[in-house]
Amino acid sequence: MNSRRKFLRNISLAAAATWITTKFVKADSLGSENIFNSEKNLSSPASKGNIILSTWAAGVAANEKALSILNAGGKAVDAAEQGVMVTESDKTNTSVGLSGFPDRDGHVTLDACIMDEEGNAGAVTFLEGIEHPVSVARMVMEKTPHVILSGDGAQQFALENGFELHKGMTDVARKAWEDWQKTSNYKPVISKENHDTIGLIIKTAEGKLSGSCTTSGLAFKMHGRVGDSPIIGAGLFVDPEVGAATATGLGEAVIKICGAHTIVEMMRNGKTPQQACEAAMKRLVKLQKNYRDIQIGFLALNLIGEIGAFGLQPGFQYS
Ligand code: SD4
Repeated sequence: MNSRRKFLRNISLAAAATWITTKFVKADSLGSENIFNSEKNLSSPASKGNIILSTWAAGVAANEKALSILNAGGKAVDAAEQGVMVTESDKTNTSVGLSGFPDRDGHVTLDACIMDEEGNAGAVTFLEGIEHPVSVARMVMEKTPHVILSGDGAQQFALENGFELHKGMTDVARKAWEDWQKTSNYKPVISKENHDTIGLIIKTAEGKLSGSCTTSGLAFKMHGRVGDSPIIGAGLFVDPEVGAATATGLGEAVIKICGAHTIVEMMRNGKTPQQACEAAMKRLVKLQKNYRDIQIGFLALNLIGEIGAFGLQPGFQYS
């Protein structure tokens, strides 16, 4: 059966149900029973309504904002942008926005991207001093002939387009950075604190898809390091004919399998979102020798409203 027909078969099997958006739940993980050889039915109930999925518990507030944008008649891309803007402005989030932990040289450098319902894409990487990198990414998408602007160039573009410059870091971040400098031991850990990046994907009731992803990246990373979050196809991918996927966790591991694109392509070839998240994780585990020491979370949804979520380690939550 060709892949298109397989995908259509999945569509016809799906049942309609309502999905509750304002909660967060634990994803299956490598530590769960039956994983990777699962006999269980890996299809989620499909929903004909709006579906908004985002990484971690902090995503609840972002989802609520995104839903309010859709309910007010906004487009999927408006909801994708404004949803994660809530997280970018959350002063308690040390993984996203200007309250994020700095790199090892004391710079808070931000990565973000966005994709719209037509598969258009914009991103900024290694951007300093701007509260809403996702909005700069949207402007890159809509106002420039490019997809990614980086570093000083991204900042210059933001300032030229009316964004304000904010310098420095929060007291919490400074304290964490000073503590870290006592040992300067850089090892990505799987703790919750180091992983609160938001990736948000949307399917509207009309079948329009969009997504966004925004982060301050790994705490105390090397200066200049860019993770998966702003890389189209790694931290986020939207295929208007198929579905969308996003990732969180150790970006280097996600980039090496083009995580989000791999998941979406597997859905195109007939896998459910859940099967695709698990198959992509399987591929990652094969490549990533230290997979026991890192955390990765994948989220996916398809055009018929099925969803998938999978964490490499127990503890990955999504909203
Ligand atoms: C990165 N994927 O920069 C991001 C980190 C992350 O929650 O997801 N943190 O590699």
